[in-house]
Amino acid sequence: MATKTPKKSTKKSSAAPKKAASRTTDKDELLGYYRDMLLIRRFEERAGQLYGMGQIAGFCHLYIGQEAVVTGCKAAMKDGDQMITGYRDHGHMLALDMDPKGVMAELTGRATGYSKGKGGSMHMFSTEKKFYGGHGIVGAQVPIGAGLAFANQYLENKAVSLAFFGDGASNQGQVYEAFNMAKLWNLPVIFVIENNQYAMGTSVQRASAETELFKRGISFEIEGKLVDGMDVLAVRDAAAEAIEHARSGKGPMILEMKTYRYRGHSMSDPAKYRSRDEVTKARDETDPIDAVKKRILTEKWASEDDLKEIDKAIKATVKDSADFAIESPEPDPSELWTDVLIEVD
Ligand SMILES: Cc1ncc(C[n+]2csc(CCOP(=O)(O)OP(=O)(O)O)c2C)c(N)n1
Ligand SMILES: [Mg+2]
Repeated sequence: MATKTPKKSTKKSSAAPKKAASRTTDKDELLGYYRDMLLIRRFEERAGQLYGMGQIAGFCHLYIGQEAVVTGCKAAMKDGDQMITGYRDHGHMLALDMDPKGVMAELTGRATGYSKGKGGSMHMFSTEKKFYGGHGIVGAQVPIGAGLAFANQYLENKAVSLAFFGDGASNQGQVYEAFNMAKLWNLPVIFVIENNQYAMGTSVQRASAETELFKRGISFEIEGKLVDGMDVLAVRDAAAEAIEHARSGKGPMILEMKTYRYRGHSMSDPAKYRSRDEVTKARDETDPIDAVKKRILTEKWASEDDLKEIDKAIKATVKDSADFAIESPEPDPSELWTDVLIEVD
């Protein structure tokens, strides 16, 4: 029997991110992104403080440093499009306009939280806002994200699902099963790899045979792109293109967002696997919020004082959410017996 030469993929996988400093935007749009990213940053800082004060128990994974990824993706989404992610999920919820009070109340285990105080940081949902969790099992959200896309295709509703996962999750077997089915059926799903360069304490270089994660779809004929995940406009443009691709029936795409998390993996991570200098360098040279601030000031769309006012208003919103959470009651003990099974008639 003649051996078949494996067919080489003709699909492009672009390597170099485009120069982003000159991307098209305007005053309102950029000030909007500034606000959205700053809300996530201030919310997460406050969550970190509440954790330190013993107000948040269990797991708590902060998104600080990665704000441009979810903000840029949200900017490219249309009504009806959905998000699903792992446990580093507070930023996604805020980006989808879920109420900061309900998120903070859930983090602190209060009855007024999104899961009635019984889920915590990793387990919140809002079908109304098109947020499908919040998943603690690494990679589990990827096949579920493909499932959302399958439902959208079946219902012919033109919605696209965005499944976010990490560089570590990108080595998970179920991710590849989802890739295969997503392309086989040309499902309207975007696989957003948030490559923050570490999976707990393990760097991409130590864990991955192929470190260019946007190439991971080649065997499935899924086009992949590398994106500067610290640049909200670069993310917006790449996400818009990918979502349009999926919505028009051409199937999935992979976007590798190169980003960085400033804090530890979770609140209990002593972060001994990287140097302080490495973190300082990322924060000083690539911070997504600073980059937007710089452009706003250069274009003279706002003054330093205007931006300080925005920050003040955001800090007030976040303080309100923390006060609301702390003043809310804990769930009643009888809640132990609710939401365990759904009764079907
Ligand atoms: C199936 C499974 N294996 C291991 C873990 C433990 N674990 C939790 S987070 C994590 C690292 C994942 O890193 P990455 O996908 O890069 O996401 P990041 O935390 O950087 O956002 C691991 C191994 C888990 N929760 N689930
Ligand atoms: Mg990671």
